[in-house]
Amino acid sequence: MSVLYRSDAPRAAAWAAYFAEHAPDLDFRVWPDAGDLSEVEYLIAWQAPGEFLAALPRLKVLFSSGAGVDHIDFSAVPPHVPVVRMVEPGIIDGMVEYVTFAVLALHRDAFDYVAAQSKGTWAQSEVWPASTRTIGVMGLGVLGRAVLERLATFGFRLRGWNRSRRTLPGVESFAGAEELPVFLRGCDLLICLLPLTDQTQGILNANLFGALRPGAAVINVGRGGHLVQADLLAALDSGQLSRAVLDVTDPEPLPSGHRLWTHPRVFLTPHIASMTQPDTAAPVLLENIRRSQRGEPLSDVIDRSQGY
Ligand code: OXD
Repeated sequence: MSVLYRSDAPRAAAWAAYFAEHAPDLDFRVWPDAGDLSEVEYLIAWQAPGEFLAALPRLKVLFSSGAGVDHIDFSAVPPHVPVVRMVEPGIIDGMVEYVTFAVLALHRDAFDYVAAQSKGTWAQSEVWPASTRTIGVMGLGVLGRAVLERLATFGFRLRGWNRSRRTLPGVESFAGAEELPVFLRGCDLLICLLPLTDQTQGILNANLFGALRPGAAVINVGRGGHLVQADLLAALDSGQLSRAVLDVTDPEPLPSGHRLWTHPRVFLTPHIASMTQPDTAAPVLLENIRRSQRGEPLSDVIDRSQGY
């Protein structure tokens, strides 16, 4: 039984060490030291180009090494091979931390105070209780739900929007395109945690920004493709939006000289909100391999027709 890891090189050794200790029966290989590709049955990958997949005739499962699967060309994956997304405690905790950091920084005007400090300005802004802020989360998958659960502990007013209805305690729930405008109306802070699909591409656009409360802020931890950059810049310049926190851009990295690098009301990070952590991810993935070996249903298989 061969497992091939073809993803982030710095973390490969930790994956290999886990499998060596906990699954010595599995022949764990790390790309590019892949041996005979025709023996590979389980592939852990970020990019899986078609010509590479075509060289794996015995492939049983394709595991995405990240939470998203939008980088995978489903048409190149044989129909009988399930694609599994990464759902593991480390990736969830990382996202909860990053979003909580961004929400609290926006809520407590931290970015304004950093700018004020650099000018030597001592100027107090009103301190608003969390209960006066309405936060909307777009995408109520495992990450969106974990984020809402943590934000609830601060007392924010919470709402969530999803393609299909999801009911969560303490969260006002909205579903589908028809409820999107009502969801947006009154949001002070919007968090995008949607998967990137044909339906969600460019969803963070002028119409959406215009529906938020004037002066609202946006956090994008989904994908760069969710955002229409020109619309964001226009909304920031007009004051419709007060700030944006972006962990993802299109393209990545953002070209030098791009306005988002230097916009005074954009806080940019290089796609680090959350990362798969081998220590917590490897046990989850191994359990899925064991299920496959036992002929049991796998967890976190994506629905190719939905794209996530
Ligand atoms: C992921 C990511 O999908 O890092 O895990 O964006």
